[in-house]
Amino acid sequence: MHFTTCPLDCFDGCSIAVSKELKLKGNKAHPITQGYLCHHLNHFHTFERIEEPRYLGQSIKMEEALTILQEKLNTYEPSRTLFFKGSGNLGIMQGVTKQFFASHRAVLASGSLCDEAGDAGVCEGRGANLCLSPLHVKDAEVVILWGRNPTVTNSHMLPSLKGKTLIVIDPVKIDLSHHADLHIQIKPRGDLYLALLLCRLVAMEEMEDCTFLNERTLNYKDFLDFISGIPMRKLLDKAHVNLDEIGELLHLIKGKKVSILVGIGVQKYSFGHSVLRAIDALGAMLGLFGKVGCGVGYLSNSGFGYSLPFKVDAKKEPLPIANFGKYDLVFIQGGNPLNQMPCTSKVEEGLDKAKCIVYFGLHENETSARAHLIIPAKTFLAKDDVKLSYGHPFVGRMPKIVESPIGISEYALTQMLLAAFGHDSLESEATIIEKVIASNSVEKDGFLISKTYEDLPYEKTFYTKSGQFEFMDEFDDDFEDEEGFYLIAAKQNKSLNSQFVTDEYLYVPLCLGLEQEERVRLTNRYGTCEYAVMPTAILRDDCLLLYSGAKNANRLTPHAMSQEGNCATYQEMKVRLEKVT
Ligand SMILES: Nc1nc2c(c(=O)[nH]1)N[C@H]1C(S)=C(S)[C@@H](COP(=O)(O)OP(=O)(O)OC[C@H]3O[C@@H](n4cnc5c(=O)[nH]c(N)nc54)[C@H](O)[C@@H]3O)O[C@H]1N2
Ligand SMILES: Nc1nc2c(c(=O)[nH]1)N[C@H]1C(S)=C(S)[C@@H](COP(=O)(O)OP(=O)(O)OC[C@H]3O[C@@H](n4cnc5c(=O)[nH]c(N)nc54)[C@H](O)[C@@H]3O)O[C@H]1N2
Ligand code: SF4
Ligand SMILES: [Mo]
Repeated sequence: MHFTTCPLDCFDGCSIAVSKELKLKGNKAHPITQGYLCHHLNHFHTFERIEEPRYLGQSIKMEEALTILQEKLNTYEPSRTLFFKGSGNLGIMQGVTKQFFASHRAVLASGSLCDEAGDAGVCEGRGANLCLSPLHVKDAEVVILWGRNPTVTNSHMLPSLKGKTLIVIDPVKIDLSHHADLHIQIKPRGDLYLALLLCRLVAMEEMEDCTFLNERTLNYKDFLDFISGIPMRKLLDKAHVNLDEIGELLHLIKGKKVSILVGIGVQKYSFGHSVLRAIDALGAMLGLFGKVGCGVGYLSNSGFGYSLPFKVDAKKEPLPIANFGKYDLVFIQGGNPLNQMPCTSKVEEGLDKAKCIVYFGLHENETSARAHLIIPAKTFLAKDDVKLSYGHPFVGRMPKIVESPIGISEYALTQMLLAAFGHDSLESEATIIEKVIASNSVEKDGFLISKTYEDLPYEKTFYTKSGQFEFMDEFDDDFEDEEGFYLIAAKQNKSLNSQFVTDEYLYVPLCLGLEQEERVRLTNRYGTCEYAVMPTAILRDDCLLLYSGAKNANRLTPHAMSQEGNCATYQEMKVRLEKVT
């Protein structure tokens, strides 16, 4: 039996026991994994992989593919070469390729399709973004799921929710809303207003933690002045909530140990950073930071405290709005921009202009279909790596478990390119990995964890310059509301974004009176597209939903970035719907 760690973009960073026959099982001894894996890893070997490199549609040998790659890198100006990395595998060694492209003076796509708007807000207030792991949440009395859907995205959190008072704040009736003590079916984009409304009422009800506010925070008085200036009616309307629901929420949390688990749902907007800051402000008023079972947890900075390799200096292209058309050579690793980036028409337009697209990945997808050169990667079982998780403090070793003739590792590809272009070679993989681990890990009960979590998160300090929690004093909501439906982007069980088994339906509320499979057309200023519908009772009357990975999930999403964090803003728009007759 060998042990490794799931490489996928997921809170849980599962520890995996691998048998001689390469059967994958959840590690029973691991405190988070507790012996089970999800659909993706349980069926890992059944998903078809790309086995052979291809050039212009023809299968070729790996040596030929690497020769063609070198020729292309020689042909095109480095300043017209773009390196783009997705999040198909979150191992540390995935970043190694950047080292070559930076030495080559190519341009690196930089920014996020995911959580960075929220992360920017967390960092403004707390200085660093630490996680609330399932082991921490276990000690809570009340858990608030705020735009986060653990049944689908964070299933190893579920045991920690058992027996707790549960509050769900989500425009969708997610599975856990049926077991919740309170579900606030908030209007999309309403979370900042709801959080500030709650702050107002916490002050009015004198529920705030004065000791914490005095000793550990900055700008509280200014914050109170700032929120007092916003009309109560506006706060209620923007969140589309009523005072009874809010009263119930305050009643449920009063004097309790509260863990607030926030997901990316709340921050898929241009002011996403301010949403997290407002939720954090509520957490600070209640004095939740640094205490057992309490806190506000988001997708954390997994590398915090570690000395990470591959920090490079290079020219950058903003990732969520990357203009591929500016480049001759586009190298895409571990991502599927033609499906996952916002505003598909812009991505297509750009990639159509690029002279050579290289796709370096595991599976066929929209991007591999459009690529000129395809280089298969090795799976996580056939290369060395280490994973730090954004949902818990455990360090996951990922040793190579099997030799495979298929594909090439990111490290091997990088070493080959560095040598071919006369750059210094890298340290050995083992050295790089061990240095990362040694930089901030300790062993506890037989497992490696991040030293940062030897104390409770923020127990001793915040990581701002002042060492205090810093309240917000402004926000800028620049969204111009318009007629139409909100279009929610969410994750589903059987896919990991566009990998594995995707769901193509447009989910619509029952009030529209549509039948399953009926076709509708959605339109907004970013595009127009037809979908087959699936009516559902889980949606508000003003919402539609497309799951991540659906074929045309990004036809209507904005070609835009958040105010902070260089992040995509998938839900900063509305759509009009008409029946296709
Ligand atoms: N099975 C599976 N697991 C995954 C993934 C996957 O694709 N499949 N993806 C992984 C990745 S990349 C990430 S980033 C994480 C994300 O993990 P989560 O944040 O849990 O995922 P989402 O489904 O994007 O969003 C969570 C919830 O936000 C809600 N929401 C949407 N808009 C709003 C809003 O305006 N306000 C509020 N309050 N809620 C809103 C949605 O209805 C949804 O229920 O999951 C990871 N885990
Ligand atoms: N409409 C809509 N769009 C979204 C989202 C949404 O909810 N709705 N979610 C957004 C979010 S949160 C995220 S994180 C992004 C994700 O967007 P992407 O990063 O594009 O994610 P995937 O679709 O999972 O594509 C991952 C790719 O990595 C490849 N891969 C897997 N393992 C390896 C490996 O070891 N090496 C290499 N070289 N390749 C590998 C796989 O073949 C796959 O093609 O999408 C964003 N886009
Ligand atoms: S739950 Fe997440 S970490 Fe665990 S096996 Fe599934 S994708 Fe991997
Ligand atoms: Mo993500």
